[in-house]
Amino acid sequence: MTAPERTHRGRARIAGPGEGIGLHELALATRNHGMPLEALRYDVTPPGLHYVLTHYDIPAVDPDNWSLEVGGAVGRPLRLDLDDLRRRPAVTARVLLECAGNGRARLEPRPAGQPWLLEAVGTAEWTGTPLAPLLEEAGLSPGAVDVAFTGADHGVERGVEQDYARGLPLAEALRPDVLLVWAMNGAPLPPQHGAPLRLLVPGWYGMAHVKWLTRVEVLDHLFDGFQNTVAYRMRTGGADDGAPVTRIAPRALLAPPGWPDSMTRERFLRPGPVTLTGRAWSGRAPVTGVEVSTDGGATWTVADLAPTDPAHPHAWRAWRCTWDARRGDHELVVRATDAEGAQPTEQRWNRQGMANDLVQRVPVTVLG
Ligand SMILES: Nc1nc2c(c(=O)[nH]1)N[C@H]1C(S)=C(S)[C@@H](COP(=O)(O)O)O[C@H]1N2
Ligand SMILES: [Mo]
Repeated sequence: MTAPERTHRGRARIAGPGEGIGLHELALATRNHGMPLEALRYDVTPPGLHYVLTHYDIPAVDPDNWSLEVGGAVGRPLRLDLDDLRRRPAVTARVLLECAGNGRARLEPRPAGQPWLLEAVGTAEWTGTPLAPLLEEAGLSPGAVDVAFTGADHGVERGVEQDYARGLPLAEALRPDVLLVWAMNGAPLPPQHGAPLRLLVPGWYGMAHVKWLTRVEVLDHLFDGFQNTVAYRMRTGGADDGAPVTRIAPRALLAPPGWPDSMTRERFLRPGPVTLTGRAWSGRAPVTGVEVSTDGGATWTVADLAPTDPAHPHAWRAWRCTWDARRGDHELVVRATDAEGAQPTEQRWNRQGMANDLVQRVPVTVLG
């Protein structure tokens, strides 16, 4: 690490004025790939197109020698291998995942880190078994408040050596739709998505869905690990603790229309009626509407939004609207609204670049 990239515990580095993406961020961007936005066309993101984010390395886990420990503040600690888990009731859920850092690279000033634009998202069909009955079988102590989930991956982050671990409030961990999953889109979990087993917490940003899970520990105190107390906080000043990052804020994305310039990714279209399509989601409450602007946000049109599918309450929803594209340069903007509000048209900055829900803007040129 070069000296300017060194940070104190708890302080993310902010890029200087005019500072471009450096080699460290490029290295992160090539490891952690996004979902190309044209893949918004699929209800279920095809294998390989789902985004990937891994703080450290993809760990070597031998599924035959792997087991899951359930312990801590419980009466009967458990140890289960994959066959034990697969013998339990299995469910398949279509669930959207989005990284809390999605949109980070668009913040000004830019918090250094995985430089996502808007592509850290995907929707998969995850198969596994509900966590709550396992916790009940282990016998929760009356004082239990949090559950800590630890992965097999290990690294150092801002000077702190650690296994990747996240705490989740017990009430969330007991939700019936929180799963321990071993399959993605009908196939065993791929290594990069957490094989052999990961946690799935529908509605929460990606960091909660711990991959390469090895240990579930019930706690009679609040989890105080790095990923909850230092990372994944909405800090604005230098010293404030910031609110924890939890559920996914509403977002609508546009599948970029027309065709791109291969280098700049600028979009081109022919004049005439164009169907604009995309997806919208929120982990807080159902999306109530999607609006589209073709004039940079001066005027808005309500898009047709597919109803919530009761079978897939945590999947993204398709929207569409038609636009009579006239020759010239235009800026397309989309925004989603849920019961708690709409996406902002001005950024809401925080120093770790978390949950940037700023609207997407897509400049397009309609050719004559
Ligand atoms: N063990 C472990 N689990 C993890 C992570 C990690 O680095 N280690 N990254 C988290 C983050 S920040 C995200 S956004 C999601 C990404 O899941 P995906 O790679 O399957 O899309 O995994 C989460 N689970
Ligand atoms: Mo993430």
